[in-house]
Amino acid sequence: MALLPILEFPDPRLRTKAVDVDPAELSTPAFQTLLDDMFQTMYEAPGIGLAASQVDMHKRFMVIDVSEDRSRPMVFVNPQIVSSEGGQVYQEGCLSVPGIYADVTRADTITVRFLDRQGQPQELTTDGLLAVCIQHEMDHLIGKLFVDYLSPLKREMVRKKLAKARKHAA
Ligand code: QAP
Ligand code: CO
Repeated sequence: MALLPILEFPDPRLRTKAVDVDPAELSTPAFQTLLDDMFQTMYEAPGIGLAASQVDMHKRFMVIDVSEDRSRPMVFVNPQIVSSEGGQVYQEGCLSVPGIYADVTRADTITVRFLDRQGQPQELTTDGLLAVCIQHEMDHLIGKLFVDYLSPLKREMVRKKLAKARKHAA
């Protein structure tokens, strides 16, 4: 297993639109190892969700674990939201935008269809944090970040804050 480097805002590669995973690829050792590496990278951060786009892999899948004890790993391959209802505001963060948190409004309850890690089709209806996380990670797959919901001025402040933090870390 390996920790993968995570792309950070404003890296233009985070804007890449991901393409569907070929279901035949799911059963390959390379794909299963990549999933394990993504979980390890997410748990180590620590984070609750990581999209393939964030590790410079522009295919439509992501890993999520919103459980307190990190015991409920979920894999979503080729996810599609088939219905959504209501609205909720959640203070989001992102491994690609470290140290920045902001309120984002999203659907409250969603139904998502996807393939699991074994390639089996699944349908899940969920709400709360898991619903927020699925929507956040699916945004990554179309090149969208949570800071895109902020005003251009706030987004520019985020960019400067990250540049400054990186400069001090260097
Ligand atoms: C997306 O985010 C999410 O700034 C997943 O310094 C976030 O795992 C969905 C993290 C909130 C729903 C609600 C962020 C770790 C982790 C940071 C994450 C940081 C270290 C973010
Ligand atoms: Co994110």
